[in-house]
Amino acid sequence: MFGGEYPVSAADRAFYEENGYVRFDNVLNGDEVEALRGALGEAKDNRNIYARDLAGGDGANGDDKILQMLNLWERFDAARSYILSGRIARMAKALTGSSTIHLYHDQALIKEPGPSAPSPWHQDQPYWPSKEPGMLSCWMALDDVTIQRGCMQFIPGSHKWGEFPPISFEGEGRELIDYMTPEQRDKWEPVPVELPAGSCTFHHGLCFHYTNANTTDQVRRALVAIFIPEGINYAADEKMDNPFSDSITSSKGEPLRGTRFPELATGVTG
Ligand SMILES: O=C(O)CCC(=O)C(=O)O
Repeated sequence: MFGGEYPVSAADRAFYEENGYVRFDNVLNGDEVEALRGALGEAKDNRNIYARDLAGGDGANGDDKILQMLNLWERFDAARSYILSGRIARMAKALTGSSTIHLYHDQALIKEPGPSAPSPWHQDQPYWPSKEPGMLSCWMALDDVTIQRGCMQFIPGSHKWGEFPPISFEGEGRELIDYMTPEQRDKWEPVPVELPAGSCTFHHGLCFHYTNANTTDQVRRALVAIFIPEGINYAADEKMDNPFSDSITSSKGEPLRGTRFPELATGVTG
């Protein structure tokens, strides 16, 4: 399970460079999707310190609006096998042209039917401990996702607009659009990417993205993996609000490395 290669073409790479995101279909087969759903289910049953409601609830009654659970790969066999097999890391390597890819962390993002919140328009880079852009995420659908069920939506080309302030997932404070120039607002044309389970998108850490609240009567499960290509240095005194600060072994200005950030893909990009 999870072995083998998924081909990334020159056209895929060009699309990613131009738009800041790209889609890939049928990256996982049905058994692999089922195994990962099992890992998310087990993780949910063992809600621990790396679990929280991104929308600000306490999840006390299992009523998280956006349940985030980090680093399933450290605790669940299927997630470990998925991440360490390197299949999606090699896709990240092909997209970026980097000679190495390290894992930053994985995260399950679950929107149950019932009370649910949108994931507001945001960039990821402002939440990461580095100033250099280039880190990227693989958002793997573990359910068939539509707009109403919370598929990813992107603003093509927004990864070329620089870094904006972080946006609150709790619905407080300013929205991303408040910081945009009139020229950028003219280019506000969100592209929803509806996906079948086992298909995914990759997105650049500066690309604007959003998902709807889940308004369907079925759960929306995604497993995200965040990757560090070469050229990403640790910005020690910046953005330290993440649970992996203690695992970072780099000094300020050195490549972002840590005991929990394994190297997953190396060698010449083919
Ligand atoms: O799945 C979601 O609701 C948001 C995903 C997201 O923001 C991300 O993967 O960076």
